[in-house]
Amino acid sequence: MTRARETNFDGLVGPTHNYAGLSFGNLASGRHRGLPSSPRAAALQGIAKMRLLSTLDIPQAVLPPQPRPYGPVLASLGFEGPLPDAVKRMAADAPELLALVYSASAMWAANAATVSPSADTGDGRVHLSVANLVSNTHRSIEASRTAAVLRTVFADRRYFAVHDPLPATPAFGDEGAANHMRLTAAHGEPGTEVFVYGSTAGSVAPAGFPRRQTLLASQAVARRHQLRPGRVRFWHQQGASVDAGAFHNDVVAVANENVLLYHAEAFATADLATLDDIVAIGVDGARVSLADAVQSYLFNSQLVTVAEGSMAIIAPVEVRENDATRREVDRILADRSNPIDAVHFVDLRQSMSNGGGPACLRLRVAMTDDEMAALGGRVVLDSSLFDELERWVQRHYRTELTLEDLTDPQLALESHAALAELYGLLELGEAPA
Ligand code: SUG
Repeated sequence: MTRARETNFDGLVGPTHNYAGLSFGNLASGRHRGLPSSPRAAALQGIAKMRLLSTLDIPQAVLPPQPRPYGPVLASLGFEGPLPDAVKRMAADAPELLALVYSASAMWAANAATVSPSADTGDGRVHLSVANLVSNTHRSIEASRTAAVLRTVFADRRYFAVHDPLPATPAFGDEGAANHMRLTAAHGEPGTEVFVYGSTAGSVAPAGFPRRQTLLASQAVARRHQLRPGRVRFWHQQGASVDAGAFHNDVVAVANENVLLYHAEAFATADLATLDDIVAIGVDGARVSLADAVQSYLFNSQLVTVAEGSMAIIAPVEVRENDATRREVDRILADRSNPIDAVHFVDLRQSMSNGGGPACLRLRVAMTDDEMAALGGRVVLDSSLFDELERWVQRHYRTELTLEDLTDPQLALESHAALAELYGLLELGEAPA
């Protein structure tokens, strides 16, 4: 049996984290539009979650925030020249574009890429497909920088293949690992990869919320990753769950090794019976309504293996505050027919207010020791890097940010100065302008 461990690569929250209500169909994003954010608290909450995983002896790594505001996008929209200047002109001529070029949305690393570990792929390498995120403009501009960072960290072609985003058209809308689950006996064993899509290309646009992931995109990713036929499933996400606010599958389902925890109304088609040896924990709508699932983000918990045959749920504190989901967690823990026997609650309120829970913030990569050793940069966390990151946040981040502040050219300079220093800390080379 090949031994592999799963590393969580978390997106570090950037210094321009704000609430602009940009994501239609993401209820939390809409509800918090215009409220002040705290970039500093957001980043520290994310780091605290990473520390918790580390103390559970689960390998933890970090991905840097992206340069924001992003000069190349400003320039392509007609605001060329040095950043503070370009920002000033944008604030005067097209203030509605500021939130797009300042968005810190790359923090939700589950949307960075889809990952297939080497045990599943035809050429025995780890494959990563960068997501195009075409459903939202502020997210689509992440793709090129995501590709660059992943190509720095997963640079060794003997072990890793990083694929460009799919064609950036609605027909190939791809949101990465948020719509992908892997079921396997153990991280190092071959698994079955489940791709969950919201629409088949060519279908008539629904009246409800956007279906961000298409079947065509999921099929293309599976092909590129050279997954074995018979070891791939494509499940249709129930439209009603998208319309209830589950804009990604990871708002209604989560898998880890042989366990699948899902809301009974998550899937329109799911051939669960064809998956051998899995522990499927379906949560009935009578116990937890879709509304409670979306409000609490129960299914956006991380499900992690802490020891052989023992798993823990890393849940947002909102799950504890909601009677239905708290009871459901107690029920799951008490049920000895599944390996989940612990829960840890984490305060990620800053990210949650934009619709991003524990699982949104991380990209999972199962790797063998040799693959781990081949990683580029200094992105795997140890206690020293944790301390350095916290100090870096304290030095550079504002405690409060409003949409009005995005017009302040000083913020652009601060944000880029912070990134330049971070690239040094993480040994990622020169920071992008
Ligand atoms: O794409 N929110 C993100 C949240 C992503 C959550 N990820 C997963 N479920 N995996 C989104 O909707 C809000 C930004 C704003 O409104 O300012 C935002 O982009």
